[in-house]
Amino acid sequence: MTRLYTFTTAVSLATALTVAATVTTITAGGGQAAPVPAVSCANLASLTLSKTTITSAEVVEAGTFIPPGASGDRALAAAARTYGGLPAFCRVAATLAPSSDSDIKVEVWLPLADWNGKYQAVGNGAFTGSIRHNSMAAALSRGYASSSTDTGHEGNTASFGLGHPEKVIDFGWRSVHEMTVTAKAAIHAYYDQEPRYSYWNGCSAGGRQAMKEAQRFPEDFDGIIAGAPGNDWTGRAGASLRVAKPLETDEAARLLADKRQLVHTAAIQACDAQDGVTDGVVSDPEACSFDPAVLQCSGAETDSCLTSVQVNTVRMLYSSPENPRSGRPITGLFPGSELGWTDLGWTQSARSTGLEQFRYLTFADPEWTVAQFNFETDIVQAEEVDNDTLNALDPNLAPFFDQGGKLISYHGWSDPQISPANATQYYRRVVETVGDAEQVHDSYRLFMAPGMGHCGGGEGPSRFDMLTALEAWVEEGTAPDFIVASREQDGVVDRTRPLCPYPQQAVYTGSGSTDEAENFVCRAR
Ligand SMILES: [Ca+2]
Repeated sequence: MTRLYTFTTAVSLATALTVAATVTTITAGGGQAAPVPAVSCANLASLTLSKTTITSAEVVEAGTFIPPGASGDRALAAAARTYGGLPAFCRVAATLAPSSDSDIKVEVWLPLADWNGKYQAVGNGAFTGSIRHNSMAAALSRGYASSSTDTGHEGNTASFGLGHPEKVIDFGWRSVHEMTVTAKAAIHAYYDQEPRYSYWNGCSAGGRQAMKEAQRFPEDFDGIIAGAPGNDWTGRAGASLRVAKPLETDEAARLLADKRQLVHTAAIQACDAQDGVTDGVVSDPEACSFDPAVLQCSGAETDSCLTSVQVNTVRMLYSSPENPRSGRPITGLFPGSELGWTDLGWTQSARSTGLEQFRYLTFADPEWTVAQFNFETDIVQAEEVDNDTLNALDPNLAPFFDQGGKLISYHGWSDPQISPANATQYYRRVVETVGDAEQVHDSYRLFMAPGMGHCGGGEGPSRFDMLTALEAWVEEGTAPDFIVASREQDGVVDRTRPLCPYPQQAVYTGSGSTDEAENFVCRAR
């Protein structure tokens, strides 16, 4: 098994990487024989659980899974690529109704053979009401029993919440918890044993769900991966609309693609070298004091300058105004994220989920438009109406830490969809609340990825394996002192770099290639 994460000092990084390259990973069941099913898959159809209806339980033979609705040559070819390599599994479908208005769809996938003895729940995205079969497939292919839920509604809009407060609760946190209870029961019924370890793995909305679980149900999971957590759900909604509102009416204030590239180039130029390595990536954007005013036109507007209203748009995108009631900053985007912006500011998804949040959930007014948005009052109302249902802002993770839970979070510094400063803000709030930075570090590590976009992509290294790191932490007590990220161009890895636990950063040792992780150490700034 891997020993990549057993090193406690940064100077051991080079050794660790060398060792990691020469060993093989993954031993199912800790070297013991894999547990085998105790009953037939079809038997699970008669499983009796409170407020739960098992709708089907059937074996899916190896490589034959086709997701519901996939038809036509192209879709079937895509399904074959995603699911063709899967082993045989028992597919259990259930409908959960913890309230009279609930209609939560869940699937649990249980490997017929070579089960690794563990459970991995996978998260959703945006307002998505659909089961994430592709994420379940990734878990299954690593030997896990897995589960996913449609979060209690169908479709990627918040209209489900209009007049349905119980469905809002289901989406906010209940569906995920109830799914976990059901999945563990199905695992127990099938193999006649509990999962040895239970994990959560999600990004974006799935990161929000991750935080909700850690905060609200600290005993559900031994280890949690929270990627780009949208845990300030209402704050993000407000931040995107604050920028979109003036841009919807004032075309002259918009930054079209060429101007976004112009700002991006200037921002990188201003701050790239500050981190010690001129590599086209800003590693510490919080320390980047790039002022877009340097691009302001001295005369008539041209392709290579910004008008004063465009400068103001850039400033709005970079800014983090406070919620006037709580004083907590509603965080913005960073220099480096510009290529992910749109004509109306934040990403299309950030803007549409923001609009839907206020329209259907805050104001319950399907006619509500962005033009009506007032940041000062509406950001407060959104948070109060939500009342900690979708928002996952509770900084008290002590109960999760106390029962031994481990939390790995990650976020791209160039994320244009969910503010990366929200991840660092939450981390600092947890440290303040728990009151002991070392204790938090022993249970919760946040890995900020320079140049990475939303849940991946971007100009910096953005491919990594958080699950292996979390397994080592939970199962062997080996905390991740760094996680190696790589970047691929045209199918070839052209750069590796350690991601460091915040507030540490990867610092170049001064010798060797800056495209190789072994020439960096993690160090507090
Ligand atoms: Ca740099």
